[in-house]
Amino acid sequence: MKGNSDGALIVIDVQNDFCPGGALAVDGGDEIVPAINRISRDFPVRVFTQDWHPPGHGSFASSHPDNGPHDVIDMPYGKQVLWPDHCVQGTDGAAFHEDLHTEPADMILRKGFRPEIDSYSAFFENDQTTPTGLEGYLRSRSVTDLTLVGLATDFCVAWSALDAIKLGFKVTVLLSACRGIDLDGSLEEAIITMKDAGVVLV
Ligand code: VGL
Ligand code: ZN
Repeated sequence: MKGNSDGALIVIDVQNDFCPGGALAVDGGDEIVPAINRISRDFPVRVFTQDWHPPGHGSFASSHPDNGPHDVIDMPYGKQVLWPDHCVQGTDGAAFHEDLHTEPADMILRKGFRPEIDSYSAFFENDQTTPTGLEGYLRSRSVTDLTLVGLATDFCVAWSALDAIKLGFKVTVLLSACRGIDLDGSLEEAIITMKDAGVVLV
């Protein structure tokens, strides 16, 4: 059968650790679940991502004895914000929110699994060059347009949206189905950067 698709929904990191009660809780992170459930089947292609770190991951403040959460350090690939331990592979915190309907997912993409490098974006790790494979998957399914939802607006959603624009996709971010971390104004900055890059924000 010819996969005659063009639009994909990309659901970013709707995992317990990013929801209230989680290790890196985003305010209202769980509030977006019903909206995502309502729209997911409207898209011909649906990809869900999971932040998926090994214990002792390089983005964890606990891996850097001289630093604390939210410190910014220099890694070989550039600046890196340090986070509390979160989304450790196989833990309950790394699981999808229990009310999120994951049956519609065509593909579940895990990212951030290399110990020494973080991956906010669903397309490239934080060195901005190591691919996750998502671009190839979407192209092989004839996808040209992406709608992004999920957590967090100012990190994984924004980095994914900006990479998608660079790769030539048409990108919409559905802000009502996203929530942000907002570290030192990072939410407003991300929104301006996405808008300037040509992301459609609705
Ligand atoms: C994320 C910080 C660290 C996200 C993931 O999903 O936005 N943020 N890891
Ligand atoms: Zn992470």
